Amino acid sequence: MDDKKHESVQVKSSEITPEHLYLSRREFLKSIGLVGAGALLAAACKRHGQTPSTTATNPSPADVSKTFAPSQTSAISSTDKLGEPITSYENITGYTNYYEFTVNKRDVGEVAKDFMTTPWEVAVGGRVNKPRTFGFEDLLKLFSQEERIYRFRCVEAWSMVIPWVGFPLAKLLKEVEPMSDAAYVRFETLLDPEQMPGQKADNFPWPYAEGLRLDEAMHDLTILATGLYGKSLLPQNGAPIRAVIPWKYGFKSIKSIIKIELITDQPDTFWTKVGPQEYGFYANVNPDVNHPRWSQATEHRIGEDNPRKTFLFNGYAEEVADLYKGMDLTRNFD
Ligand SMILES: Nc1nc2c(c(=O)[nH]1)N[C@H]1C(S)=C(S)[C@@H](COP(=O)(O)O)O[C@H]1N2
Ligand SMILES: [Mo]
Repeated sequence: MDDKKHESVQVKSSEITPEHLYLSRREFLKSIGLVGAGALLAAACKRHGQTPSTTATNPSPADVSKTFAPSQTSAISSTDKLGEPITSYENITGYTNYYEFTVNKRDVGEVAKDFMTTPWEVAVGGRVNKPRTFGFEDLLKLFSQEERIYRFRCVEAWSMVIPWVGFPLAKLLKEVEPMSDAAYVRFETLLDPEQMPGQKADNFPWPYAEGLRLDEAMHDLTILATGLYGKSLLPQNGAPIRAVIPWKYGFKSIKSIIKIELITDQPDTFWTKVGPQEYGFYANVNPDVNHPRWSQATEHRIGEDNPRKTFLFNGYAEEVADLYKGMDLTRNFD
């Protein structure tokens, strides 16, 4: 799809697959005789000349496709809400940022391929009434897995459209009952230099940590992702569980989470420690606020030749602009 056509489409809300594209998986399977979310997506991809990889071999603690809620399986969608094609599985898994493994985006998959994600636990605590450590399998059982097709915009000005599998973070937070003085959520990635060679160097403030204001964390667009393209996440994309906040720059979407803490004050994060002048706590996508070293007005959609325009809140203004009423949006680096 060329940029002109893209610009003529009114930018609206999220790329959550439109209701009418959700089919009962059972009905759909009966009608075409296919056998699973992965196959359905594979079929959708084929129509668009893409081939989802079938070479994933990393042991995963639980196959998300087994718990993928049938009624929420997007059986036929192969584009986002704007008609923008979903990025190929090869590009989503082959071009990633995961500094714990390597800073070379195309090498992360190879360096991370033996990363052990089983067993895996996520400790949720801090200012909550019911602190609890969840095994990864518990999370799959407790919360039905949905597909969410979201645009994803890295602060480095590249982007993708990704069909995530996951569940709203709000569901998990409600389970532990935040106390009334909880105002922020802090997330932490696993610290394990034996498995993550990048952590052997002390040039970065390990472990990777991120944070959200509680209302941002409770927003329905904010998910914990456990898969993509109907399959469990591969290590390079943050297996077994990572956050996705689609209206913020990609670095907010922290990978391989082991700890979630509800706290009273705005936390430091990995990137606010690395470069406070360049990376802010809010980090909302904003084409009018340039990075000190480059423009944020356009983005390179991986797999495409022509640049696309970047949208305020990555195109999700309708859903999230209210969260920032009264805030100066040009001060993105607070
Ligand atoms: N723990 C951890 N999480 C991370 C990163 C990282 O280096 N370590 N990189 C971030 C950045 S900069 C981006 S753009 C996204 C990339 O996600 P993707 O590989 O799934 O596209 O992950 C984010 N989460
Ligand atoms: Mo990024």
